[in-house]
Amino acid sequence: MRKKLVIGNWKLHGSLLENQALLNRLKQELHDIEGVDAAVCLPYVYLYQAQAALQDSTIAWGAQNVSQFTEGAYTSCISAQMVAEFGCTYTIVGHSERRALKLESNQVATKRLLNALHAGLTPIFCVGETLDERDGGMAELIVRNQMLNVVYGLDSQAFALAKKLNMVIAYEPVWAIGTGEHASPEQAQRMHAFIRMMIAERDREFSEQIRIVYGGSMAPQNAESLLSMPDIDGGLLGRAALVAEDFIDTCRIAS
Ligand code: 3PY
Repeated sequence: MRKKLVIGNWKLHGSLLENQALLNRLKQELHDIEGVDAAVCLPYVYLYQAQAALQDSTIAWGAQNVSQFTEGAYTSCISAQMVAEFGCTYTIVGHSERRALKLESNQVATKRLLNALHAGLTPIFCVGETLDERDGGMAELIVRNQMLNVVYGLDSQAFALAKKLNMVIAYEPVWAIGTGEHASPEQAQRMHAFIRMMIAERDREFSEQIRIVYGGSMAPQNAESLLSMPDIDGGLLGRAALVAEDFIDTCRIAS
């Protein structure tokens, strides 16, 4: 039985003042909700604040990305090792907003994934197709290509780390991100089952353990039907993560 996981992706939002109020509220309201793991992924500059606010709470925190480099003359990059120093459990990798800006090919995303694993972070590896790709009947092919490096490209040491750290996959159809539209529970379930089947091609045991969460306009209004699907193990929330009630209600539904 996989425990559900609800992660907030704050994206480019927040201020010291607003964050403090939101984090305090989440901490207060989520401490007695059992049966779900909750986490927030904030902008780098607020990781210190998250660590101070959440270290004695049931909520984990993480970054929204890590560099493909580990050290060197790479102005503005932040390494996985640096992020880990702030007590992060998670980091998102390969979010479609990064892929869309052409900053993240499958190869670069894989390097970031490897750096996260070697720094002891649990990667939340994002995959998903655009509307054109779905309409063209290519959704599974695109997701398969995004997953190939994860399933076959990791050497046995990295794959063992992915298992140990319980790597997470987030299926986020690009057409459902920040649009208010969401995949139907059946559409999402089909893709989640497909992703799990791919992982089983390499390791059946891990395919049963790995959490595959859904992202793309998940909110309390649609969480129940999405989370009732057998292969949907939680959510990666965008807009709903910034509203305390919505994030808390989604965690309640997931628990
Ligand atoms: C969204 O739901 O908007 C997301 O992109 C979550 O990562």
